[in-house]
Formats: sequence, C-alpha cells, structure tokens
Amino acid sequence: MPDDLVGAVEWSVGTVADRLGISAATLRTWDRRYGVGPSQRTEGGHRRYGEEDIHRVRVMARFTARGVPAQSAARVALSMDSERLTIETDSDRPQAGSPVRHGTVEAICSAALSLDAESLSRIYQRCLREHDLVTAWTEVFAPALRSMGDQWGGGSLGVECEHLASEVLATELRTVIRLNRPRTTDTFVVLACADEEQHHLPLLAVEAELARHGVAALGLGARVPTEALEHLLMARRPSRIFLWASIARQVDERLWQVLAAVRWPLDVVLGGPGWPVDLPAPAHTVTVTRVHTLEGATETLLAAPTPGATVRT
Ligand code: B12
Repeated sequence: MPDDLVGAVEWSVGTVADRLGISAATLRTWDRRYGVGPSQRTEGGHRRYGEEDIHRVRVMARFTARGVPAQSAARVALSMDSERLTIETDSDRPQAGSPVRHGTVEAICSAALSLDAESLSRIYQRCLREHDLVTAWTEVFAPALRSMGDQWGGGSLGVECEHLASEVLATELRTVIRLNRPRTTDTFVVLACADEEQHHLPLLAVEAELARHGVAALGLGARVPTEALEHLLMARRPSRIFLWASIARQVDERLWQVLAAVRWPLDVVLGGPGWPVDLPAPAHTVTVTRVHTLEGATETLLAAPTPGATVRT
C-alpha cells in the first residue's frame, strides 16, 4: 500500500493483534484500563485503530516488555505527540528499502552466530567507511544489536555471540575515537554508564561522534559506581555529563541525591531505556535532558550550556 494511504486506514483489533504480535485480549485490556487504544469506533462500537494509535500501542508494548509497569508505560505512551511516537517507533519498522541497512544487519547477526570475528570487523569497518557514524549506528549497528538481543531472548543466539559482536564493535568505535581524538580538552564532557550497567556501546558511539566534532570526552565506560561518579563530579566540576542506562533504574537511588547536591551549572543528559519516567527534581543549577537517539545525544552535548534547573523529556 502506498505510504500516503496507510495513514488514512483504520484497523480492527484482530488485525492490529496480528500486525504487532500482541494478543487481542491484551489490546482490549490496554484500551479499557489505561486508555491506550483506538481513537475511533464504528457505529456498532467496534474498535478501529489509526496509525498513530498503533504507534502508541507499540511504545506501550516496548516499555512493558522491558519491565515497566503497565500504568507507567501507558502514561508515557499517552504523553507522546505524533512526532515523538514516530521517532520512538521508527527503529521497530522494517527498513528493507534502506540501502545502508539492506542485508547488513543480517550479515552481522550471522557472523556473530558463527563466532566469526574477522567478518564482524570487516562489516563494521565497511559501514564506518561508507557512511557517517550516526547513519552506521542508527541504521545498522543498533538494529543489529537489537536483533541479537531478541535472538538471545528467544534462545537462538548464545551470550558468547553477543559478547563477541559487542567486543568487535567496541574495538571499531575506539578506533574512530583514537583517530579523531581532539588535541585540546577545553570542553569537559563526562560519559558514564549508571552503576552496575554493563551496556556501554552507546557511550562509545557518543564519544566517537563527539571526537569527530572535535570535542574531547572523558569516557568512563561501564558500571560506574555512584560514589565514584559523585567523587568525580565534586572534584572536577564538569559542565556536561552523559549517563546511559539500558537496565531499569529506581527513582529512589542515590544518584538523584548526588545531583540534588550539585552547586554549579551542570547539564545532565540521560540516554537509554532504563531511566525512570518521573525523574526527581534536580538542584536549581542542574538541567536534566533526556535524549532518544545518538544524533540527539551528540546535538545536546555539543549545544551551548542551558542555564537554570529543568527536566526536559
Ligand atoms: C550487547 C548486549 C549485552 C552485552 C553488553 C556489551 C557491551 N559492551 O555493551 C552483555 C553481554 C555484557 C550484556 C549483558 C546483559 N544484558 Co544485555 N543486551 C545487549 C544488547 C544486545 C545490545 C545493547 C546495546 O548496546 N543497546 C544499544 C541500543 C541498540 O539499545 P536500545 O535500547 O534498543 O536503544 C533504544 C534507544 O535507547 C535508542 N538508541 C539507540 N541507540 C542509541 C544511542 C544513543 C546515544 C541514545 C541516546 C539512544 C539510542 O533507540 C532505541 C529505540 O528507542 C541488548 C539488546 C537491546 N535491545 O538493546 C541486550 C539487553 C539490553 N540486555 C539485556 C539483559 C537482560 C542483560 C543481562 C541482565 C543478562 C544477564 N542475565 O546477565 C546482562 C547484564 C546487564 C547489566 N547489569 O548491565 C536485556 C535488557 C532487558 C531489560 N530491560 O531488563 C536486553 C534488552 C536483551 C533482551 N532482549 O532482553 N548485554
């Protein structure tokens, strides 16, 4: 169906269930209990989902699959406008037409499955040679990682394959960092994973992209204990910090107390699906911004500092 017609079509609950792989009963419950459902009904009262309704259901499904309680997931899904829903669900959609992605994601997964480090390295390098880093990450590396995560979740790919694919990618990203390392360290940006957080590839992607823009960063990598982060913040007073969390964090953890005690202008940029929906208020000198893409993260970190205390989602 042509893209311009897709938006005009309305779908029944059964069709949406088939399309998204979510049971019709769950869809009805989400609609009844949380208001995440169709914006239209037929005269006979049957549910009719539009494309935006389907995007919202997708966001709800993604959050609940990650362990977010249904009520909070619904709150987030309902708070998103049409543009934000499209950004959030873009990465879910098949992009067979993308010349960058075509076949490459599958090639990466297959090389990981055969524990073929050489091919992995070759494919990553080719992508980085042929495309800018943001494109390579967004269209190939991140979808490949998600696909491997799904295959691991389904039991068809061993964790050793995931480790290998991650290790080789980390090496390639570090090469980009090394080759572009800025000589000056005028701007002081700290990049860190939350306490106990092992997923640090997005940090490397951010560091590499900042390096390509001539900005030096202090990349602290995975599992940065909150006490260590606190010590670094208080001792070095950076103006920017990017924190990544794939795994769910709590609203009552010590990190928020640390940020409430900051007394200088600090931009805190949060990336990853692990951060709580409702963030505790920061100190009045701190600005907290959530980012949702590599491009968004680097744009925010490269922008001029924002004065005053705010939380931007
Ligand atoms: C590689 C990997 C690992 C590697 C990490 C290696 C490394 N050096 O980073 C290893 C093997 C160590 C690992 C360990 C574990 N992992 Co793991 N892992 C992954 C995998 C495949 C990729 C992680 C990644 O880099 N993601 C980056 C992007 C691709 O993540 P994303 O969430 O899709 O991104 C979204 C946004 O954040 C945004 N986005 C994409 N890229 C970027 C970049 C930036 C800068 C920004 C701002 C946004 C952004 O777009 C996406 C859509 O919104 C994911 C699968 C997945 N879906 O992420 C599982 C995954 C994150 N892991 C998972 C789990 C459960 C684990 C373990 C707990 C398993 C275990 N039992 O031991 C452990 C330990 C976790 C811990 N305490 O930190 C689950 C998490 C589920 C959950 N939310 O709780 C996932 C989702 C797999 C799954 N399908 O279940 N993992």
